[in-house]
Amino acid sequence: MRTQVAIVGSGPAGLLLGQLLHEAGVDNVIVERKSKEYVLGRIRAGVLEQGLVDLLDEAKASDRLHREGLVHHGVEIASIERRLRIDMHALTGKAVTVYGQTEVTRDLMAAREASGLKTLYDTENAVPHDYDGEKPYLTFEVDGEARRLDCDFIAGCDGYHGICRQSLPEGSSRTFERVYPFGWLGVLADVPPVSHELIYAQSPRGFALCSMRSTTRSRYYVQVPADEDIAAWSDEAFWDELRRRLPPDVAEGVTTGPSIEKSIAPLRSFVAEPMRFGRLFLAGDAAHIVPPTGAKGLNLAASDVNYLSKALVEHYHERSSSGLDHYSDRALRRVWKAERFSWWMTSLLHRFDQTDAFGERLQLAEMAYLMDSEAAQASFAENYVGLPY
Ligand code: RFL
Ligand code: PHB
Repeated sequence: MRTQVAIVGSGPAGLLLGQLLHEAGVDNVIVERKSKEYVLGRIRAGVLEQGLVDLLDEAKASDRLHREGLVHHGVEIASIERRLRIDMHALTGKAVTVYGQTEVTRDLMAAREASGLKTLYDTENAVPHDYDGEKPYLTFEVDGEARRLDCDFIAGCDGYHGICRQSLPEGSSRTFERVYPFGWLGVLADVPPVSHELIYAQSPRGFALCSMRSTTRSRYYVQVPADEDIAAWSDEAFWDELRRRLPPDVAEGVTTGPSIEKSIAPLRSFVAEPMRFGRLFLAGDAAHIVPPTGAKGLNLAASDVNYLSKALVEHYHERSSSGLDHYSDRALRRVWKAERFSWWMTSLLHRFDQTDAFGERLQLAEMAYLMDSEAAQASFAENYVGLPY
């Protein structure tokens, strides 16, 4: 089998890259480890920057998003005593769209199927080969049968646990990491959201977030210890803890109901540099992870794909390698800014048990500064809606 670009992974990064390349006439094949149903069963991010919405328009996969997505002009930051609405639209002229990553994935898969592009699900033991030369290829197995996919380029869109980054020769990559001593326990429930906008809440008991997927489906999170056992959390225990962490007037308005999904996500900051090795390019979680606090994971995958798709198209249409040569530097510049914002927002809002009294006061001062300063709110808004590509 042969294609121009072999894409490893059918998460949002791989699927978006595949559609953008297809729209520009570049052939591609996706090789995915899991089944289609498994990929569509993952509940993850929910906030899309305008940049990602624009890319989905370009990929011709945005009709349902424009019908069903909720455009948010503001976001709330709360402590137990105070609530602050940050008017992102007034401060930046931009908004974000609330639409689940699962739905983005579903729409991209449908567009891919309509385009007749090949996706191989349920593959095993994918390995990228010879990407330091002119003729890279991918080997993998389907139903125990060995397959080979020859290509011009390999895109490693295979997430944090993927094979592409792991296959790099020792010493060719430098990694930067911070692991937080807590995770997020998330619940999805078919109840109306407590507010029409997201509420990020800091409290002495830890962080909580009120988010949503639609006007009838809510997504809530509470900070829990990193080694927490999910079996310890009944629905009732979750709703009780959530309400304790919200300002009383918000807590009163929370509608509870049975959870339809409950999971714990660990929090981590991680960057691997560079993002290019010869004819192998990493994009999305394969190259970097942010804690979900800034809602940047999915959006960073999209900005990588923006640079990478344009660079590949430039290679095929104009015979220029300039975009490919600059890909890693360009992507990493934006990645590090999102790493900074995600780390900062995580530090602002979570409870850190190891922090000394000085650290606690600094955290309170940071919150007071945000609440009192329009300049601080403008900086927050600029980052939250997404820095320019
Ligand atoms: P994905 O979505 O992880 O997709 C990678 C795909 O590659 C496949 N794969 C392989 N395929 C073939 N061979 C192999 N050897 C392979 N190894 C892996 C995987 O099966 C998968 O289908 O990465 P991508 O496309 O870069 O997209 C990134 C986003 O998914 C991610 O940044 C965000 O979802 C992060 N994230 C969140 N971000 C937010 O902004 N808000 C959130 O609330 C939020 N919650 C989350 C999250 C990530 C989580 N992970 C990774 C465990 C919750 C969780 C649980
Ligand atoms: C979500 O709705 O899942 C969500 C929203 C905002 C975040 C993280 C997750 O910062």
